[in-house]
Amino acid sequence: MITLITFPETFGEFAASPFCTKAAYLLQMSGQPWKREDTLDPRPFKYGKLPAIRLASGDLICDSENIRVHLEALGADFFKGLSADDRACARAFTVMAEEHMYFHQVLDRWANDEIFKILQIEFFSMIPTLLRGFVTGKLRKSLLHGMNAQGLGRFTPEERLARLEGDLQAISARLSTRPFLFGNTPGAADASVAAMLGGMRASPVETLQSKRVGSDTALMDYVNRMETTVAIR
Ligand SMILES: N[C@@H](CCC(=O)N[C@@H](CS)C(=O)NCC(=O)O)C(=O)O
Repeated sequence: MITLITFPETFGEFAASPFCTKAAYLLQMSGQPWKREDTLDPRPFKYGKLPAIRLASGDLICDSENIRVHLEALGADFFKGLSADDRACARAFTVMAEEHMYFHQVLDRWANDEIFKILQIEFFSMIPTLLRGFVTGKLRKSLLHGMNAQGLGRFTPEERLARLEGDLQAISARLSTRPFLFGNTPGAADASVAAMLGGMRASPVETLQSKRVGSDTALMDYVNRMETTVAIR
């Protein structure tokens, strides 16, 4: 049995991290038996991030893309029936979700003072109260520094929303004629995109982003369809 090491359920989603939700979707679609093991501490793992999977042998595979490659080596096909064109497009949607939309989600949570206060309790309650403010403040500073270097961190929430709009419209365009991004069955791109949209709607405080995504019926129907079709909990 494969064990998915994941952040716990947060704000109604499978995990605090869309990459953990993605990995759960991939595991479930692969048909391999798996179970979840929750942790709030990613530091022991190879990249200091989650998700990771532990194989029956005890070996660990870290990073959701490495997990996908491993499951494919076991026989899973997350691109079944796709033309070379569609595969190329699926790759682009995956990267759009993971390397662009994700940073919007990070900023929506970590740059917002009100949400940050909630994150301090939700994710870091194991740190003694006296130390918690210091540790989480340092973490937040380093994260926002990274987002500033990446560039999106320099945008206002309104500018970020305007930049995200193109991604949301690209997803909506695909879904206007099919239930999943590449047809009637979900695949690798859906695992990334639906997980990311789910993360965006899951905000403990309404933001411009959570309102835009959460009130988009077509996008929310898609996330719910994914959750029902690929039952990860
Ligand atoms: N490329 C990685 C990204 C994983 C990732 O960014 N995980 C974040 C949560 S969304 C994490 O574990 N962050 C903890 C940290 O940086 O300390 C994947 O696909 O698995």
